[in-house]
Amino acid sequence: MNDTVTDALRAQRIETPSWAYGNSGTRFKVFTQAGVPRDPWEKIADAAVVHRLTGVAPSVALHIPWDRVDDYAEPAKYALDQGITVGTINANVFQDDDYKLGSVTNPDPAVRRKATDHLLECVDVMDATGSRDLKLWFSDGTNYPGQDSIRARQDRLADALREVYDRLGDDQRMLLEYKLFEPAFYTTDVPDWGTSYAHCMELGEKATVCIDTGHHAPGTNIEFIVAFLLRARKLGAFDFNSRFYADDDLMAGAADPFQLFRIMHEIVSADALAADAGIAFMLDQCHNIEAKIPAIIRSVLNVQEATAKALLIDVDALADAQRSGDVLGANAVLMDAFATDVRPLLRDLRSEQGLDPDPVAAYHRSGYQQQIETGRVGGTQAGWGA
Ligand code: PSV
Ligand code: MN
Repeated sequence: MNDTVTDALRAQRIETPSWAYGNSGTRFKVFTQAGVPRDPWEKIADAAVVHRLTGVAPSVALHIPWDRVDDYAEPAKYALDQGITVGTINANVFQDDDYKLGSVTNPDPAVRRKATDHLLECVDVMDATGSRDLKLWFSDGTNYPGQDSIRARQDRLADALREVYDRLGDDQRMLLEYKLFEPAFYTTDVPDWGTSYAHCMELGEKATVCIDTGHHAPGTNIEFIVAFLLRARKLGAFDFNSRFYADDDLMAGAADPFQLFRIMHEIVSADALAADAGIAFMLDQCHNIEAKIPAIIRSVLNVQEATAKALLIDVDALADAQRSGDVLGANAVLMDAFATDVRPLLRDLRSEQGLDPDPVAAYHRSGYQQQIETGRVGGTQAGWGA
């Protein structure tokens, strides 16, 4: 096997989200599961298990206040003891009653102040954990035409982003995530990549766009967005998950592995896979009915498989076909790579690294699930929204 391919796969990094280890559901029902973490420490412990088994998930994203603790140096240290690090800090300005009409775009200056203060607090958390990235997603928007001034809300957003941006340290970054709709249904203040891009351009080089793959209208060509932002040096991160209908938050690569391959092809062809390219590859998903840890492992493997296929594309043959206008030939080069079964290659790679070739099976054999189911009794389980 080509060393460039295996080296790239060995160096790949995928961050898992602390909230994916907690209970989650829809607005109809949250189904609880035995063994689910009750605090940030137990979430970090689970994330460390995913890394130990896959070898490519060495960091866990935190969500504040879901992962609130008194001293954030402690989870950072605990993560290191477990063999991982604390990654991106996600701000949460979408769950207080005050935010009914928006957070940083709220017509009430006192609510805007509260929301911006929370974002600044998240930068303090980053200082304590050593995190590089602050990920911002705003549920802000309106439900009815005329409810508020669309333009004024953009001004308020820009003001808050500027204040937080100016508070960032030299090595810290802001990731601005967009989402088409929900919970606001008429206008969303950061609905698409263009809006995020425009704000990031205005802010400066430490602000970049986060693409959550579940946040687009059906049929959106996400790889085009990836290519555009890469060229503009404004792609900072992914929140991977998959969707059939809206923001379903299903396992990355489950609904449309071909889309994930096409995205990873843009990444690989722009030489943006390695950590020093500055793109954070994160999962942002919920496991409502399936067991959480094996689902997260499965998702990591799905991203790895899509990446391996993208790395196997015969770039010379592709360039030749593109140059000579061989439409079918070029497409065939991509399809050949996509059709390749990369699982044996990844199994070998894991064995070489001293890992079990089948991380899901290794998890089931490890006894960890039984251990958390019997050990984590009492207390309140962590859940989406708490
Ligand atoms: C919003 O739908 C989102 O994708 C943001 O990233 C939030 O932080 C996350 O989901 C919460 O699960
Ligand atoms: Mn997201």
